Amino acid sequence: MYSLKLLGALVLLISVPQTFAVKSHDFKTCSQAGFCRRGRALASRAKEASSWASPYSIDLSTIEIAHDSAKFTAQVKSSLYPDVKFGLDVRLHTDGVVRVRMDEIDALKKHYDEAASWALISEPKVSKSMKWSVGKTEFRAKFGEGQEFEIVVQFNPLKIVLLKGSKEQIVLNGQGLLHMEHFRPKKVEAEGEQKPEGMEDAQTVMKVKPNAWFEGEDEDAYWEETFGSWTDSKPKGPESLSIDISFPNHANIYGIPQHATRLSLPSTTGESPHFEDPYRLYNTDVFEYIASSPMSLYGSIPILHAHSADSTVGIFHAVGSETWIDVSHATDKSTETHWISESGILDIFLMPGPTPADVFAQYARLTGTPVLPAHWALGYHQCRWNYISSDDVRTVQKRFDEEGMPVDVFWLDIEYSQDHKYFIWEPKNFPDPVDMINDVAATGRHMVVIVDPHLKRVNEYPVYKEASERGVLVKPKSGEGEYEGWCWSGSSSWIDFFNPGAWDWWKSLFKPYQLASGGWSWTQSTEAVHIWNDMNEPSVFNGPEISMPRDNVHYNGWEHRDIHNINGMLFSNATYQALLERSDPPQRPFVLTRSFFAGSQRFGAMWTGDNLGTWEHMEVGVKMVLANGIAGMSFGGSDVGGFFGNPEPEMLVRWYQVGAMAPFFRAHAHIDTKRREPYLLDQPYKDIVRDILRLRYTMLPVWYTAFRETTVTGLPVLRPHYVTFPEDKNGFDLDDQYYIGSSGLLVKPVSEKGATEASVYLAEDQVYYDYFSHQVYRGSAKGKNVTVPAALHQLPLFIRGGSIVSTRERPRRASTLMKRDPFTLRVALDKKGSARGELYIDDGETYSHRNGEFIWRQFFADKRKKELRISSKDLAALRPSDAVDGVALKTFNPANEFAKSVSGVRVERIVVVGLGSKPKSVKVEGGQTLEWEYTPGAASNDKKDGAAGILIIKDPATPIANNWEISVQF
Ligand code: MIG
Repeated sequence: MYSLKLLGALVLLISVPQTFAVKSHDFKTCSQAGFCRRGRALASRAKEASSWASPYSIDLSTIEIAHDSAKFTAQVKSSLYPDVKFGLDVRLHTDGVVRVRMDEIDALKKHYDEAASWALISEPKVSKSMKWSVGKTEFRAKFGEGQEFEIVVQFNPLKIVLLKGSKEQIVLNGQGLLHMEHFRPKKVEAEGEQKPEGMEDAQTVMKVKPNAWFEGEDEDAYWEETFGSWTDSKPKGPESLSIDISFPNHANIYGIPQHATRLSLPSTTGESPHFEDPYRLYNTDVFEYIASSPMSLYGSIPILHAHSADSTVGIFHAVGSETWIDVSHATDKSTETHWISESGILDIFLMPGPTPADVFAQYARLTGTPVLPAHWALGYHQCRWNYISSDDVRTVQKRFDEEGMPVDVFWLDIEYSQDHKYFIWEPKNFPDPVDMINDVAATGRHMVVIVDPHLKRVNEYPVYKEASERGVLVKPKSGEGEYEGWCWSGSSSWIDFFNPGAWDWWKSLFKPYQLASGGWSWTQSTEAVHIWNDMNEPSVFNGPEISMPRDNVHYNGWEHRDIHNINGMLFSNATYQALLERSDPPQRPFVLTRSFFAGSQRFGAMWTGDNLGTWEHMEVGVKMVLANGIAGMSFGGSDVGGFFGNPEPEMLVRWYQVGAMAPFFRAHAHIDTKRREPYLLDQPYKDIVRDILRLRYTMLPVWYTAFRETTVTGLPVLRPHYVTFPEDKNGFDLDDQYYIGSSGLLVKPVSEKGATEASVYLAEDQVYYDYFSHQVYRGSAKGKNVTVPAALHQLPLFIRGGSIVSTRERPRRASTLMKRDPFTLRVALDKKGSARGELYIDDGETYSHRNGEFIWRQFFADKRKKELRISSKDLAALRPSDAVDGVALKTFNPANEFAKSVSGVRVERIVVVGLGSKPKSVKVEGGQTLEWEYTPGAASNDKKDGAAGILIIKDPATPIANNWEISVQF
């Protein structure tokens, strides 16, 4: 099916070696990247020096304060280069975020300054209420509702501090590592020029190179550098950026994905053990990546949270070039970081918190909240490299149906395409693509088809031809013609999405009908097809670090180095817009991207790339999904089963459990692996996996409600412990268990071979119930580990007392067939006997929810001595100022069309968990008496463990869209 030619050239890249091993030598270490070497050397000189002061200071004569707003600008000079000037701009946004920007003034060339324009949703509003007070040595200004925050800009040396009360939260340049390399002409070295005699003597060095104490003795890799067989011509010379950012009162930091490591980031310098290299942000296609490493991966989001029991703060640096971040937990109270970027300007957002939820909201106001996905996208996705023909797809679909295994989406990887000309169906194996898609869509399912960014350079490929004619391809370093590299499609070129001319054209390609313009469009597709964007780092097989040369030229003359980390986001953004515009009225697109940047959450989902079928990778995948959520990218998951290798059945089962409890749930496998669709498993594995798939489908209301919440608040779908319990120090390092949204569901995925039990940490003095057995586990105010059963068929999943969880317990072939199905409510009483929960539903596929077409319910339960009342209220009416997808609910009408369309949908069962005594009667307010069944057991406020007392209210038939109340009498 894939041609010999391809196999010949690329067999090394796709075959699985005996043992898994990253090809580390394909990727740079810090010491192999000139600017990182320079940045680290600067830091070590600073550390060794007995006294060290940043050469950067504010030129007092240049300070300007906008009289009506909380913004000031000043020139910054460096004592090293009296003629070079920088413009500093410090401003307060209306929500308390402080933005610090610095760029070179009247520079010989321009530093790339557009990263923020791609990451931010709009230009943030500057506060008008803050007043700067000018002192002799510094500027200060208080802000915040209770004036609890303060920003201080010290003049000489330049230092910027954010305080809360008297406590330092964030310090910029406190260690004097700020350095913005200015543009300079390349010195033409006189022939035979040599190091002056005796240059090893420090005093001589200082005479000849007075700035060497700061910049180092040599012009290390200023003008050219090589890596392997590649030479980077660096036409602009040195332009890197270094800055230290410290958190004197925060011991834990989280974020700066994507790395395969702990959620609470380990050190990269100083105390041991630590990683040798800084965390690297440089989007790369790392083959067989290591499960514990600061190496960069496919996506980069330069945001982190610094956390303590007192407060949480955040940093977002809008920089799109390669960035390395050293982390030192110098004391057990503080954290120091050092950011080294190859190019760009300083553009740092200080997010003052003070709670994790505040930081999420602050970051969401900058870069946007995740988009509300189509409901079906939360179902199960079946992928493999490759389903080899349209009949193969049909057979796989049939097998799922025969086995009663729900699935929503069938995927096609690159081999559907003819010679890897994406969009173009390989005619022998896919002779009838539209029929195939329709066959899948007939059961309410969807397809996702891969479209990669490399275009085969042949004129009979209309996509390449049109891109070439429009001149929208990335250019080589000469700035002329088309950059040519090697990828799946052989000799290829890449679309430059920084070129506005590429966008409308790209959007037109996805129209499933003939264009009036006569241009090419994907007539051989339908609206049931959604898109997978892979290889958008971009991955280039014969390029440096499997990517593009940094001196390639993009629109407006920017070099690839300037925009490298943003590149992948533009591709998935353009694809998202294309799908949005393909139908009228628009349907919610699903776009999966491998590469991402700050803001990518607005366009769809990501996955953690080519993981290995090992237990370590299963485990670290959970942490990676959590870390991506910290950076706004909630809709994520890792390949179920592991991309490489043939997982043993036990591993595959555990991986299904991990996947079913992740926001994005997709099984995928490498082309060399054996088929491993879940119906191929032997017993008992097959039954276990079927149950897991069905569990996912019953829980879709939970997932969808959690997604709605993140579209409003930016709070991640998967919540690590420090987010849920910010004051509980025991939880700050915890990253192997988490909550699903605000549902109160606590998950502890098992990723250990042979496990029969697991240890779960309960952070509070509250009762927790096993989701399946209703076994009671009581936490403690000091935090407590409990041991729970975790045999292969057992997924440790708990309901926190005080939660009401809505499910639909009739899993069908696809989620779209469940729209009219009734609900079950699990009322998990807390130790005081009350509980609450939310449910959000809408049509799941259009944008009518933005016009108020949805229902959003709050369930409430409260037990008094003689009565337990369970009610449903209209939460949208209660919280009209809230919003969905960023759109306020002013127009909300409880009797909207969607609500009417589900008026027949009822609650079919209410399970009250933690009820210690048998009721006398159960009835609906103003209505009939209901049937029920009681199983005696522990009450929510008992001191003892054991099985919880359970009341099952049978078929209350209360409409899901209406207000109602049920009274349980004792
Ligand atoms: O160079 O499209 O991460 O999911 O199956 C490998 C083939 C290219 C990498 C993706 C993987 C996908 C594969 N792709």
